[in-house]
Amino acid sequence: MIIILFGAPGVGKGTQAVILAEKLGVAHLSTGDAFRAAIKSQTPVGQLAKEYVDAGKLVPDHIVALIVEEAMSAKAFANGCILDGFPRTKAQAEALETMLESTGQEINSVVNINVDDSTIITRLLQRGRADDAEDIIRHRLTVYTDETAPLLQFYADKGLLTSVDGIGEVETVNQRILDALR
Ligand code: B4P
Repeated sequence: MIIILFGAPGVGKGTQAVILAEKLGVAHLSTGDAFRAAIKSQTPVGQLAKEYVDAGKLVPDHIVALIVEEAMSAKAFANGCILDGFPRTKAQAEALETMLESTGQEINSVVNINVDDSTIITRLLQRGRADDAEDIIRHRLTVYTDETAPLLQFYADKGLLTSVDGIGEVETVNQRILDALR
């Protein structure tokens, strides 16, 4: 089972992915968390990714591939996973297809979580992570619109896309996602 949680920065992909992975009993891969851990541990990938994450830019696709291929080859991912924050570009979506072809897995569903920009900005300013300064958040939203949102059509054309309202209590949003997956 491969489920992609999709949406702009701050819609709650990470929050929902943790709960879903627990409820569905599958692994969870957050490329954002993976980069933050690599940056903290100063691994070679972390050193390459740092300037992009700090500036709210997308990490280049070839660096993302290093993280994703390593994570998805782990035993825990054999039964599938929740992907949170990946893919974010057309090249990443195509790389994922190639990866899944080689493992014989398929994407079951792409769940797009919808939250308006002003709510996103309020949420992220409250969270206050290093990349949650207002100018960086606005840049991340622009990058999402330009580079990531076009994937919505890519997955809609494959009949995999479903959308849920991401505003409300975390558990309410989670129930909407579970309903969308049925
Ligand atoms: P990510 O770590 O993926 O972070 P995000 O998109 O900002 O957040 P997410 O949607 O997961 O929101 P969250 O649940 O945390 O990306 C960070 C950076 O990593 C990127 O800018 C980029 O540089 C790099 N990166 C990652 N993946 C990449 C890729 N594939 N390619 C290239 N670069 C990549 O929720 C946000 C806040 O809202 C939290 O404080 C949460 O508590 C709150 N919240 C959640 N649900 C809520 C609700 N229902 N109501 C109120 N608040 C809620």
